[in-house]
Amino acid sequence: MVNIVGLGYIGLPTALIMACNGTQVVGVDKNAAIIEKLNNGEVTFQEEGLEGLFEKAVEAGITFQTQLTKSHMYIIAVPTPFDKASKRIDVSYLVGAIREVLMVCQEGATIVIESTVSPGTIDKYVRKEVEGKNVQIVHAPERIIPGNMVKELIHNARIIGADDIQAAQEVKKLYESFCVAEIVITDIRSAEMSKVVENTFRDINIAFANELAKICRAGDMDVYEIIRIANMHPRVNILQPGPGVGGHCISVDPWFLVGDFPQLSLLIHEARKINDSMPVYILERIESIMNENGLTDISRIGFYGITYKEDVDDYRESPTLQLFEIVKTALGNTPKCYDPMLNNMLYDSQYESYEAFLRDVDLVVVMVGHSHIRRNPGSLKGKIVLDTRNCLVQGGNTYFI
Ligand code: SAJ
Repeated sequence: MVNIVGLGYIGLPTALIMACNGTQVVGVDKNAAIIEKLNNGEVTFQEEGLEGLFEKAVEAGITFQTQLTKSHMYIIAVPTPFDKASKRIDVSYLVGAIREVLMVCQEGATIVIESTVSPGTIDKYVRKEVEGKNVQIVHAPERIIPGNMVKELIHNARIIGADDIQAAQEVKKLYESFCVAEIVITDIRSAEMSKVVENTFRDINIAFANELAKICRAGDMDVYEIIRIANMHPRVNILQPGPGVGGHCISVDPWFLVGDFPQLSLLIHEARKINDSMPVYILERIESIMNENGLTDISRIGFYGITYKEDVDDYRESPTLQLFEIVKTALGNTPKCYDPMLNNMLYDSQYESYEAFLRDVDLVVVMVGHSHIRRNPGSLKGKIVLDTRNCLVQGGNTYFI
């Protein structure tokens, strides 16, 4: 039997897929509202294939509760945020979860940490918690991408970092019950570092695309055409520019390296700065488009998309939130906005109705390329549009970054 500790974006799909593949699973979360919702038969966030998986897992006997049970195997998937001032990892949720596990676990239990951690975190903060206790620590960092989580759980290769080969093999066997890709066994620090490196690589690649967007704008070139052509080279694969990098992973993990190795992470730090500069760049683009079109009323600008990327309902660290912070500081209020993926209202200036939103604005800034807008570009007819995601057809009154 396995306890999954933390039923957020990673813990929940992991718990469900294990339950669907022959493991007896207890899903645990301190948040009673999450447990209540799951016990009422509802998933807690939108994700392709999650509902189907949930139904099967319930049939297979998964249970959800706020308390841990005595077990031989625990998987921890709690948040590991970074401290914005020091840029270092905040391990309070992780250490809290480990302490709770130690209070109930069986002798010889294995504790798998799936949460992303900066290299050295387990040595520095976890080992002293488990010292003298008969437990094994394993690090198996999650690698699934929101929007394609269920497929990636099955098809992405996994990393298992452990001190003890037997514990590593035991965890490997568990993951093999649902994962068809290669499962690599390594040491704990290599597992920590490789996960952070993967997300840092992506952040740097996006920063390169964003820098190219700025260069192409200044040099009057089409960045999308240039990236498309460059990517035809067999060894070039540039990502897409956009209004910034959000989410809880790519915009956070590189800071772990900057925080711990400030003198050695110059490229990584610069990439972070470039990606963080994009919301300001978008504001400059809006200003120039307004000038070009003789628009003066800033209350007639509307932002489409609040989440951190397309077709998810997660808005943590999203470029729209970053941009709204800047506007709020400058003007004292937030601009008009709409997001088809969000049922909850984050801002007074947020619309529930797309039609009402469109009626009240002249310039629409598309911050997220949700399927909703891709399927219905005609709804923007008659508007001036800044498409920061290149998700609409070029032409007419549509501008790009
Ligand atoms: N973005 C761009 N241009 C691109 C791709 C992404 O601007 O070409 C932006 C997105 O719009 C978003 C941000 O970057 O704001 C991050 O989105 P993402 O889709 O690149 O990644 P995440 O944060 O959803 O998931 C990443 C994945 N990591 C890698 O692909 C290396 C995922 O596999 C990890 O499991 C996840 O981080 C995590 O939890 O660490």
